[in-house]
Amino acid sequence: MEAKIKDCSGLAKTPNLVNNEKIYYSCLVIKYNDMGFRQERDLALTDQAIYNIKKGSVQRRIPYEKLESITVSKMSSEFVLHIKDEHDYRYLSYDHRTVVIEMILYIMCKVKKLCSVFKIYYVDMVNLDTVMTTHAKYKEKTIIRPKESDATLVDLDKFEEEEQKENNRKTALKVRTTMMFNKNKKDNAELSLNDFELLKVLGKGAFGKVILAQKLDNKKLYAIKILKKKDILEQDQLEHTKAEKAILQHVNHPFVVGIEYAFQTPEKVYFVLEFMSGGELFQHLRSFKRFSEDQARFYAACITLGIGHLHNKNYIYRDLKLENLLLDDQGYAKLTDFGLAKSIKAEEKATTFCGTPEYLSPEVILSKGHNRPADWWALGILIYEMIYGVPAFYSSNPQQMYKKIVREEVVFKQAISISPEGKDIILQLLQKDPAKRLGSTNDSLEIISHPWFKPLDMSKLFLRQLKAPFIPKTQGDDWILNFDSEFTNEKPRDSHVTVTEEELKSFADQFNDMNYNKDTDPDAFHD
Ligand code: ISQ
Repeated sequence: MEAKIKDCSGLAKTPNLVNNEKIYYSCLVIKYNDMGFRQERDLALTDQAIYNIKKGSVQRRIPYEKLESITVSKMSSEFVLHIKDEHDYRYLSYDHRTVVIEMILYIMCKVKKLCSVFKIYYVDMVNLDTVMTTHAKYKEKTIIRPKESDATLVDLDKFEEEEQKENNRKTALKVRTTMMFNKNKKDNAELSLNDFELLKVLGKGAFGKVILAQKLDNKKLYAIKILKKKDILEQDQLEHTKAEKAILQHVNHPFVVGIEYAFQTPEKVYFVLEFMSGGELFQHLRSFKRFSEDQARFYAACITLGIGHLHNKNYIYRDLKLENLLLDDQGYAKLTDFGLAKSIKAEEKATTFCGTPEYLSPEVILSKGHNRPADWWALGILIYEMIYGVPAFYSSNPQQMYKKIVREEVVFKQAISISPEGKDIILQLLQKDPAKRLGSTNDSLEIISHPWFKPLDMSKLFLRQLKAPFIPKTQGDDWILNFDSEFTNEKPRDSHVTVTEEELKSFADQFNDMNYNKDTDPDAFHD
């Protein structure tokens, strides 16, 4: 292994090192403190010791004799330096981790001849705080190391081999990825999953999952929806997936979850979406049990404006339900999941029976042909559910539920108070005849003009100048509580799919028209 001596120019300020030690490598890294907060620090590797440097001042010097082992995460860019009888150092570095570890190994083995007593643990963990000894823990004299049964021990040559394998895998992934969409047309970036660090699983559906990921260059967080082509085709969702991508890229609205990038590999489709750290409105309603009318009004207004925008663009949404409404860090609600949306003119009628049973309108159930008013029916069900905590028509048997939706009048339980305007907007949205339903003549304008919305300034809402009725906890790692732990406890992986050559060819035939084509894009940036 060749170790190139780098000069000190990477350091913010020249620190005072002991005895003119020779600096082999220095770089800026993120260090976690005892509380788990991230701090920018310089890390310098000399021929004698590892230095942690804060703004030019040496915070700690660790002679190599004290370095016992390193734990390396296979799933994130974290690594921990384990120090004999002292507290450990937990670092994060996307750009420098490999070089730092290679350089430490080089010095330990070739310079200091300490290789025989040194270990590297490779672990399947994103977050390494559970395998380290911190200051606080050290006071209790518990030295924590990964259990050897949970870790892969790697020697010097194997480390190089592992890194090489990882680099080959990344190169292969990049070559096999093609861009489908980039919101920033001026930046012709060719992205792949390599450009993101996968952090947590946010949710899972029938043919894919949504993973929280951080873009390595700008550190922005995104929710990446990963769909397997095999599952899309097996479940006859090809046209829906194409429609979803088309809608996402044509729609830009404060109350619709936006898309930044889309790309595909021969096996999968990736949508890089805005991250909504407030989580599903569904989860919040479950913990509140019911929303006040003010709170329900705020979310209903966001949704009405979002759906109105889709309708103006000639799309119907067809899957309005609590689970598809997400909150951002300021407590505003946005629509997501356009898998059932359809491009349709106002005078046409759609006939596919689709949606979620509790939210289906009478005309969808009776297959009479449906259009924009079916979304407004679902809005009526949603407002009722937010105020009463249960859907307006319910039975555990879907056939019974459909009967109620088509025949019965909505019941307002006496025990829960509601304003006359609240009752009226629900009754007008839950009008069985779509031609008489609120919104059937003038779409969203008719709905936002209803007296129930009077207390809200819609222009201010649109400009996001109102304080939301509830601000979800999203600081630090608190956002995680807004998502189902069934998913967030899972390891975030871009799983391997086994497909035959024949299948790959058929995927290419069916998915290649989703790729970005500069020649046919009227908005393309030509240099
Ligand atoms: C954005 N943020 C959080 C969760 C999500 C789930 C699905 C789609 C987009 C998302």
